Amino acid sequence: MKRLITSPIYYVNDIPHIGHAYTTIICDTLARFYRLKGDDVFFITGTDEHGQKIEGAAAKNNLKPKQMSDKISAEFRALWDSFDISYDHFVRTTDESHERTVKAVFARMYESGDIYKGEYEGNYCVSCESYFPANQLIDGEFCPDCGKKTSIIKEESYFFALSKYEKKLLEWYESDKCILPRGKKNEVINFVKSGLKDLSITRTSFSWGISLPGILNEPKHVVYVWLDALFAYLSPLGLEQNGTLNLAGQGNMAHFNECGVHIIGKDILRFHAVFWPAFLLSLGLPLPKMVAAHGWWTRDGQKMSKSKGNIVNPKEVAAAYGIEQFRYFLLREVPFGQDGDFSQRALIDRINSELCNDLGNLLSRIVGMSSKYSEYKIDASKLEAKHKEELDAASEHINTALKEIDEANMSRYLEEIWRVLNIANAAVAKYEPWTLVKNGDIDGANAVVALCANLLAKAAILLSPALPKTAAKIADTMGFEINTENFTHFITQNSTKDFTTKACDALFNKVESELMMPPVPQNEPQSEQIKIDDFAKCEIKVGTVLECENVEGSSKLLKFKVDLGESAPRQILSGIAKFYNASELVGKQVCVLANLKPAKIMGLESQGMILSAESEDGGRKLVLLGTHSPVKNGAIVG
Ligand code: ME8
Repeated sequence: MKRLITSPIYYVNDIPHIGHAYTTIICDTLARFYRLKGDDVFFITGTDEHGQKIEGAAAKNNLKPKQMSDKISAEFRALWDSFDISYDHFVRTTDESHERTVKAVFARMYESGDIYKGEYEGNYCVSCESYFPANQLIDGEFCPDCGKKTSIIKEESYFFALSKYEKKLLEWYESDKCILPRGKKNEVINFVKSGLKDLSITRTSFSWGISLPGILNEPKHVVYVWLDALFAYLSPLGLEQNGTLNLAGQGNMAHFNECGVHIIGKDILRFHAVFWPAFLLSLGLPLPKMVAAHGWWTRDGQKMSKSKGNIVNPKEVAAAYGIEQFRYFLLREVPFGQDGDFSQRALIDRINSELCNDLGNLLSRIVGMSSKYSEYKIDASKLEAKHKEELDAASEHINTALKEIDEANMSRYLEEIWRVLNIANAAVAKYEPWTLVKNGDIDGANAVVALCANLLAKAAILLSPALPKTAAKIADTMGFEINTENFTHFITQNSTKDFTTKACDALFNKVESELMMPPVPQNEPQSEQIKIDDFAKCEIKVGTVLECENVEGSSKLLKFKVDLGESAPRQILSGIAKFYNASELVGKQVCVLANLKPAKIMGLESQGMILSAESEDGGRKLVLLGTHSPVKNGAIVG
């Protein structure tokens, strides 16, 4: 079977971090697994290099966008090479063949009537490279995905007729594994059912992007970065050939047509589960077999950020603890789709208990027992007769593991492999082969060793996609090969074998204490300094909330009546409905920016601004400012 496996095509605005490593390692594990099974796999990763975000990042670093792209793209590639990531193609969206593909796609969609010209005005989040409708913004201006401030952009734009594909998308969602985890699928279905707007797919406000095909003669426009980047999944397969599109699935396109699998983070699900299939439908191409979205990593329970200096650098973790140890941790720590937390303590615990004890010690025991009892020879002839129960139990876990990996659930996959290892470890404890030998039951002792060796061999074969070097060491020590033939023998046919082992070093070493320095907060960016006269322009007063109610039609706004010691109370609107119940605020004292020019929000006048502080505990939250003890209404803050 032919398969395409893709990681996201990563932005080059900054160096790779743990999130990028996680997705890429899942893809690598899947690619290795299916190759081992005998499938013809094509695995693509790469870098997303166009758009305003990259243009801005380059300017900050005093680089041209292409220089910035070259530098960071090379860092991604070098990291994956040092991790021995088995990608077949590293695509860059600045590759000439990719740019040609995007132009050919654009021209095709335009000719078929799915692209038309119009004008767009909306709130744009540069960080997410995405427009958001006003009713989805937090407090009317912040991005609902990343929390950053959006800006209003008005520009002439070409649109893609996304709305036309609503019905076909809903039909696609009916196929079982198209979106995983399944819970996420409902979110997507609800989004599509709430009505799709046509998608703006060109930009005129900057120039760092792919220009439109010549037939349109539109030098001001560049292609929207998501339309550009998504086709990086197909440009390396030869979607475009000599200026025309290969829609018949010839050559490497067959990998996508037979089984396209996209592994992504949950942050970019909408682009992959709504826009991407709609683009494919427009071209008459098959849809992916699976779009699987994983969760988000934090560090020591905190969101990672540059200012906290706590972004986990994969290179650093691998240098301190080892690549395979890091791979194991990432794949094992969280069930697919859930958020995970990185901490050195958790990593060390997994290394010591699972890799050293459960896995490493099992290999040492097998080698030790076989050397003592049978000169390194392991005879499996009595195994089936004596240990059918254990073999059957292991085979059930193996079958479950195979189902789990088919849904990209690496953590459950590894858990099942560990259950197989535990059957072997429990058998040693239960039968005590050394006691059997003492009592003259040599056959019995050999059968236990053969059981352990066969279970470890099966586990090592299944483990090899996740921990290729470790599995290869186990196989070398036990004298077998990790290949498709042995996958069929040990896993598909559930058979056993004799082995000849040899002495070996410990597979893993225990880690006594943390090997990386704790994160150091970076210097906060200096904000512009002001004079006292500037501050004096702000009239901040304390007032008491007389009334407070929700604004009809808004989930975010509360309407206040605040007594500021003036002749009449002020009406003030504030976007804090998500964080407070209206009734709990009546009678409380708040701080108000009183000389703010009145503004209309949802048709209601707001005469000032209630001040609040941002808190980031578990997401963005606003906390109202007050005084420590009651003061007179109208008291000046300063
Ligand atoms: O979105 N935890 O690129 P990107 C887990 N160029 N995974 C994380 C993560 C975190 N804290 N942070 C990032 C883009 N990721 C687009 C993709 S595809 C055609 C275009 C991972 O560099 C996760 O896989 O922002 C997420 O989807 C990806 O990095 C986003 O990488």
